[in-house]
Amino acid sequence: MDRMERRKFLWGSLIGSGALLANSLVNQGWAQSARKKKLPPFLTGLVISTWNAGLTANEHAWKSLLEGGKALDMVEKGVNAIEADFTNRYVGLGGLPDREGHTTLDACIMDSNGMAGSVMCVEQVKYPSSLARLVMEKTPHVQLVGEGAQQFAVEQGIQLDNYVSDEAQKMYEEWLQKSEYKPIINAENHDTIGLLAIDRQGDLAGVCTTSGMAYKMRGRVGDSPIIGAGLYVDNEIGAATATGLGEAVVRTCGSFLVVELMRQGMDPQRACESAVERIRSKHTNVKDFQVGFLAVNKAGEIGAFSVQPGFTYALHKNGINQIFNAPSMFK
Ligand code: SD4
Repeated sequence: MDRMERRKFLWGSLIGSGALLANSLVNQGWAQSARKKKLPPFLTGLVISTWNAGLTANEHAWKSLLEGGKALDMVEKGVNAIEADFTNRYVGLGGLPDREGHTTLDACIMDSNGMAGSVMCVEQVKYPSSLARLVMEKTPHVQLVGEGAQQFAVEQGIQLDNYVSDEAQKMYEEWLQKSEYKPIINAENHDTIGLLAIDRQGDLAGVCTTSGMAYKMRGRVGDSPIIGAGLYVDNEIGAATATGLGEAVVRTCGSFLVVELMRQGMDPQRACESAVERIRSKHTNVKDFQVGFLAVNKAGEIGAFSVQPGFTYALHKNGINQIFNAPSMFK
């Protein structure tokens, strides 16, 4: 062996034994008890989020990690970038309004200590996910709704923003002509952001933020701000988030179900598939709506599955941020 070959051989063995070590650490359940330890150097954080806008959200989450952010900072900064994008019709103040013309926002957040915060049906708040974090950190409660949530925002020094999107308004006026109330979510074209992150310490956090179903009834709240439905995080096990027809996710406690299935030993992919199967078994109209789940476990394995084809997600792993198509129950 000349010097070059010996070098290659040494690197090859190092990488090989690194992979073996990674496997055995995971198999020994090392990852499950990694809460207080540093991750091995080959697991340097991970971000996964729903739909194509997730690509941008992941970048911002990653930037936060590089700046020393913890998982909670990563998820908040990640989705803030989408909430601030007023061209998005499904997240933030640019979102489509309810059937009476009000844009109402839902968001929730969970940290690695099992703490949670949520705001529902809140108006004129640019960053509902940050408000959810404030509910978690500054109040003894988990959920604030409507006017109370808005009042709390003002008390926290948040300036209300009465931005109205001309385009969303136009779409609403077109909808008003027929005012057909069909709470069926199209299989594509969503942007509700559910984002899950693992930081450099191996800790997990998650967030979910949306303007909810377009032209919903006034006061309607979907799954996105409901802990256990649109989002669930258990730092010992993993995290999950959901998108699509919120009613179907709430009825089945979708994200909690995914995490509990992982607790029972399923890998994240199987857990997402099983949660979709549960939704199928509980709904006779499953052909008419979309639900998608994302999950990640403590070892950084991911899962994605949806009812209908067309559910995309963004994964930032090993330094690469990419969009993927999730497999689905209907082909
Ligand atoms: C809701 N789950 O309000 C949300 C909508 C959604 O992509 O996810 N759209 O029911």
